[in-house]
Amino acid sequence: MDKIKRERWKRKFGEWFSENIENAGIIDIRYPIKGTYVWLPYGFKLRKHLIDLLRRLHNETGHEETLFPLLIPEQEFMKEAKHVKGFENEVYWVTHGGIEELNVKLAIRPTSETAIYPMFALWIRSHKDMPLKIYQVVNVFRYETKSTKPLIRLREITTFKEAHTAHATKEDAEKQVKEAISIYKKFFDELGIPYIISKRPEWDKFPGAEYTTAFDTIMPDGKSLQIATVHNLAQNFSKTFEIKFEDVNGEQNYAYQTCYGISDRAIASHLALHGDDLGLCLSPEVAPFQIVVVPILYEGKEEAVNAHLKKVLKILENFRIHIDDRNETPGSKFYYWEKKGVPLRIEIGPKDAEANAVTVAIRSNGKKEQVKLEALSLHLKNTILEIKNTLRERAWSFLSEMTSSALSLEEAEKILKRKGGIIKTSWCGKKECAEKIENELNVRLLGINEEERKKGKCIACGEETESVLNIAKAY
Ligand code: PR8
Repeated sequence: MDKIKRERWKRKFGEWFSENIENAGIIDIRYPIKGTYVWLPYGFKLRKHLIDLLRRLHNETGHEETLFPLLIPEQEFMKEAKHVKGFENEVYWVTHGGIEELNVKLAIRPTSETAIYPMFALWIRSHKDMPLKIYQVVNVFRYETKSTKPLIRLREITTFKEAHTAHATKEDAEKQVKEAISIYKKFFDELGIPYIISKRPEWDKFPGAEYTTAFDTIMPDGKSLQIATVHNLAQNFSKTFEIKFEDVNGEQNYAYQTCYGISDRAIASHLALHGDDLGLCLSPEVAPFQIVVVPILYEGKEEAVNAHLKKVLKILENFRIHIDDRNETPGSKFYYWEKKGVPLRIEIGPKDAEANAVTVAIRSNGKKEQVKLEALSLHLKNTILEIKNTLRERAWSFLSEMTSSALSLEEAEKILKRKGGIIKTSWCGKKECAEKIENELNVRLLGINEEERKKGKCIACGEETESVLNIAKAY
């Protein structure tokens, strides 16, 4: 049984989120530019572990890390018409160097296609140069006009992992889309973030893409958040940027491309979905400290406890730990680390020293037990796995609670009023029906669920269809 309550967490999620990311020392929201924030040391460590995980998943699938410049010359940026149109309202421009006006305006990357693809054109000559699979983790800037929110809607996206690939055939690019989806599934599974995958409608795809597949999750307040996207770019950019190669038959062809990205929203959803009324609750996968050690020093027993602590620290060498030896009461230390979401706490008091044991407390369920030193290492390894699984299962069962089906607009409206979440329904594919659904329900069409087909009638016009559409009120 969970001892920890998740009530305020759900009821007043917006308030809970900003209060807790600040209280836990993740970011400082007071920086005087809208949509930009400061990563604090504790948050920065969390971010680093999350990026390490992303790097590992990309490196082991043959992606190589690169770093491209932040600035993009205007003429490159303006080349791909649809891409430009999609981003024209969101780009920050550098127009001056000192007091001199620049001859060529420079775009601050809102994403890096137009920085990277002119270089791909120089690097790719033959089918042997492909597949080319690169990625970078950088900051990008988007002048968002909707209201900004820490980690969720940023003007400076500080943790932008973007991957870009080029292939000799359409089939290879298609396979790459599948690989990207499986990388992201693994990533979110490691973080315990549940997702639903949809093919975005034509009008909501990435500017310049052939099609976009998106991962969405549901926040505690019932609204969906897009947490990752995978785009098949076909030859749209390669034709604009002249990414040409000699194919196996000696003929010139344009490369087939894909790109896919993830942002700070992965961190936001990790914090949001696992938290509770006490504060954050981190997964041991990315927690800055997996274990906090609190020595409990009673007068006259300090020596015994300190000697015991030394023995314990030897056993903890393979874990990320922090020793809290501040001059505070144990109770206030427990509260402090609970708020920050450290997965495990080890208390070492005189009784533990006598019993040659420690007391282990688990943040995610509030359980506490004494463990003998000889069993400690294995116990911690198993508990860490258990915590990861529990967080993942708890979050997936929340997503499943928040997923409903509706056969009519009225039914969908009732569900949205009652609890929000994702609604699966039927849609014929026509734009006018999509507009009717969006306008009447004030929702976003997340897109078609490609893994599911079900006979039904379009909720807007009644036409028979087998497509399953996901809709939700969205961030
Ligand atoms: C691309 N090009 O750019 P995408 N704040 C936080 N996260 C955001 C924001 C924002 N303002 N805007 C988008 N995201 C492609 C793929 C290179 C990589 C997050 O794609 O525009 C969203 O989760 O779809 C989005 O899915 C992801 O960045 C990638 O952005």
